[in-house]
Amino acid sequence: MPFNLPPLPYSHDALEPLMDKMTVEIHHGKHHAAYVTNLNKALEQAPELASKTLEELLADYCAIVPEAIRTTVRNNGGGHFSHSLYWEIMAPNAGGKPVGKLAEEIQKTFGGFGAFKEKFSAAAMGRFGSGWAWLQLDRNRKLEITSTPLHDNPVNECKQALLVIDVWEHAYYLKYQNRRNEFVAAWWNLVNWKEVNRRYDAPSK
Ligand code: MN3
Repeated sequence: MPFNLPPLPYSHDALEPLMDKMTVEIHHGKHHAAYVTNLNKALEQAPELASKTLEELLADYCAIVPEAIRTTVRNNGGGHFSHSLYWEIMAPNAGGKPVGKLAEEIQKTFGGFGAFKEKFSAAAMGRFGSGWAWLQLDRNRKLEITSTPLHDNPVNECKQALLVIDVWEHAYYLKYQNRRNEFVAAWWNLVNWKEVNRRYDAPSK
């Protein structure tokens, strides 16, 4: 089994009341776990890929992943990647704002933190059906906001993911039902800017 479900960096109820314990338990322990299991199962059919990292599989899936398992790897590998980041960029008692170079770059690119939040929230709200909204770095380290369907992600385009929100209904339905806007508004208070800052300042691969 090449890939493992990463342990949650906090307890299941740590994000209460904004994100409820049962949502986190099912989301991490069932949904995310299933992506890891299904990814590993698909890769059993392609032992030549055993040494590849998740990022390598996702960035290059058209070229290196056999057609018979390509969609499965794209969906489940993407699910594993995106959820792993999602858990890391949230924390209890978080929220606030980015600092340092990332804060400066957000100011320069989007015209301020408020404008950035508005644009990112609009991307999250505008994603029809299941998907994600992202803050990412392009290949010239320029900040971009985007959204993707299903489990597609910036790595598919060789870009670096910094911040992500899951807007699949399983991410919020138990607590917020159809009110994605309330979930997105609450989620800003869970963003672990320390970790997002760390990712921005880390040397690009
Ligand atoms: Mn999810």
